[in-house]
Amino acid sequence: MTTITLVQGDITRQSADAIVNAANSSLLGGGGVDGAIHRRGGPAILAECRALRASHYGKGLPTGRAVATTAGDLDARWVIHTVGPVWSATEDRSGLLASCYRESLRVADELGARTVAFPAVSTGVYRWPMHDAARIAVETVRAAETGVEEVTFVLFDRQAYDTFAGQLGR
Ligand code: AR6
Repeated sequence: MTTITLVQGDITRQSADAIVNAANSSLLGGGGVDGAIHRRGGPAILAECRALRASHYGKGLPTGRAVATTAGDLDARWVIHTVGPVWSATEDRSGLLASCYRESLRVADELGARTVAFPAVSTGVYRWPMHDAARIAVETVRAAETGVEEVTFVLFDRQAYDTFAGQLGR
């Protein structure tokens, strides 16, 4: 069983074996969580992202996939970069959002990570409604077959925290 913990705050201040980044397929950084992780984690993360681009992901990391790098100066061993789907009102992309959580946990298992911190993937720049994103995140982590012992959702603001808490019945 994986324990699910909620924290309100900045994911770059979290300590965990692996911190998940809400990246984009370029793997070359951006705003939101991605910008914060690269700023606080330092240049070693970007250097590994560039190398991954060159070696494996010339066309970019596909949506719903995940890949790990060093965590640089963060209080973690790895950053797991995943690419969330952009919200669409006309197309159901929830399978891709679920895939972000499943693939991140699969990568965490490969690494031997026991504790993993997730942001609310796709709920910022990618505009996914928080309530629906929280449902998908919680359902997918609960259903995952993983050796990860603790998943912490790190929610930036009170409203996001309360939405996740509601999903967990807390
Ligand atoms: N710690 C925890 N949560 C945060 C932090 C933080 N430091 N900063 C923002 N959030 P977003 P996306 C919340 O936009 O929607 C980037 O440019 C934020 O309030 O970071 O998946 C990438 O490069 C929101 O609830 O990720 C991509 O181009 C959630 O984290 C694109 O944004 C996710 O917001 C990805 O968009």
